[in-house]
Amino acid sequence: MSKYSIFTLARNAFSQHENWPEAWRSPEPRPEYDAVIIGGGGHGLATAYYLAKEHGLTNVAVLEKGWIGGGNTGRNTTIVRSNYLFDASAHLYEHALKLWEGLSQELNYNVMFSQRGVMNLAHDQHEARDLKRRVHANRLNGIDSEWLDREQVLDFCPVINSDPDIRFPIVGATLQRRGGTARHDAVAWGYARGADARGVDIIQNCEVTGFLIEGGAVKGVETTRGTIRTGKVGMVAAGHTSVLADLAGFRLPLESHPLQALVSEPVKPVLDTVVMSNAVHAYVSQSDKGELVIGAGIDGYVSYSQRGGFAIIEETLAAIVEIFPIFSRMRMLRQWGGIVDVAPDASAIISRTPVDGLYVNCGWGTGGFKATPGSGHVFAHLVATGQPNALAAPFALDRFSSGELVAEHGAAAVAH
Ligand code: FAD
Ligand code: PYC
Repeated sequence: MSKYSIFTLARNAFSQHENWPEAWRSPEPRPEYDAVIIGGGGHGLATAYYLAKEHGLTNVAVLEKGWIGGGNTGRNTTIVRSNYLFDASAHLYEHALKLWEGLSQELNYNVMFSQRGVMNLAHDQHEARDLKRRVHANRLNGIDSEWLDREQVLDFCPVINSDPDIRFPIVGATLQRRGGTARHDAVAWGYARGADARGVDIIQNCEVTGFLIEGGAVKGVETTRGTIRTGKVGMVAAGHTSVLADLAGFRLPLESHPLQALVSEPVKPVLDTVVMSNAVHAYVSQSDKGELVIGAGIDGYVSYSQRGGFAIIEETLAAIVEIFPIFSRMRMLRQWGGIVDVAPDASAIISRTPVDGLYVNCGWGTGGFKATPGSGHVFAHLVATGQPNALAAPFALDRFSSGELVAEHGAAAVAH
């Protein structure tokens, strides 16, 4: 029987919740590990989980400067889909989507993956042509993807404005029925618990402040909790990756931008799918608590501020209210920002670096939550073996010198 049974619930309710077993340990850092992962977001924790589970590497530490899931993992709007344009991305995101479909069972932790469908709206013929091309490309890659005409969109999601004379009229939409949303914290917590159970040390409040590099190879990291020696380091720090690369003595083709989201007061169920509009860089879904979860495009300036500018969300809400007049009197409860790391081709970087033994997983920009299980899975392979697997190979750093970019600005769907 699970240690979290109904009896545990009752016992802890009567003891003022004092005796809950910890879901993962809080160990002191050891002086040496076989591998160190920098960043306790979903990607870093998933990497550690698969390192332990699939590669037998259990003497591993995840170093997190704040609390796990406190970065973009806990700040995103949780949209999961795999309808990317190019083969390399479609395969990587579809790998992730397949892992999402079994993740609650895999982790024995309910990540609340809800396949409620993701629609990408077209507001003019140009967008419609572009999105239909994506539907065809997806199908050639075996990914479920449909084109809905205007009537089908309004039938599928009746709360969308049917007026053809608005600023953003509905022309049609793509629909990926297997897409949806998941509970972001649960993803971090589920991977953390699973990694911890296999022996991984998850160390919070531990910032990496420098690297030990000898003869061009990594030998360890300096942290706010002391020096840790290791021959393998995976850098999975999202918006702060360029800061870490600087500490290691090289540059990455990344810009860090704020990306904002906000939630409304809770209301009864009214929206049972995810709606995205590439033209206005707005997206909305309804959480299980009833809140509307709304996101914007990136703030155009480079910044490490986890807030963002008011003008961006004002513009997003103006578009949302036009597309969904039914939401016009709802009050917004909370707004926040995350720092997203954007590569020139709007695709991830999963790669070796100029320093031997130091690997990087970054550049997920506005769209990495959906990749979390797949990203951790392929990055664990790279860290464990030193070689990218077939899914990760197209995302290496050398594409920026060879010119073999994976240009996903369109399918990224949110302003990059
Ligand atoms: P993070 O969760 O940010 O983890 C990185 C961790 O590294 C952080 O916890 C940070 O504290 C830690 N760190 C940094 N520097 C150091 C250091 N020196 N030492 C130790 N630790 C360090 N993606 C989607 O697919 N769908 C969406 O709907 C979506 N919506 C989004 C909405 C918003 C508002 C934002 C901000 C992002 C959104 N994204 C979305 C993108 C997605 O959130 C990210 O791509 C993804 O979560 C990145 O995960 P991660 O684990 O790499 O990063
Ligand atoms: O990549 O699907 C996405 C996304 C939605 C919101 C932010 N990013």
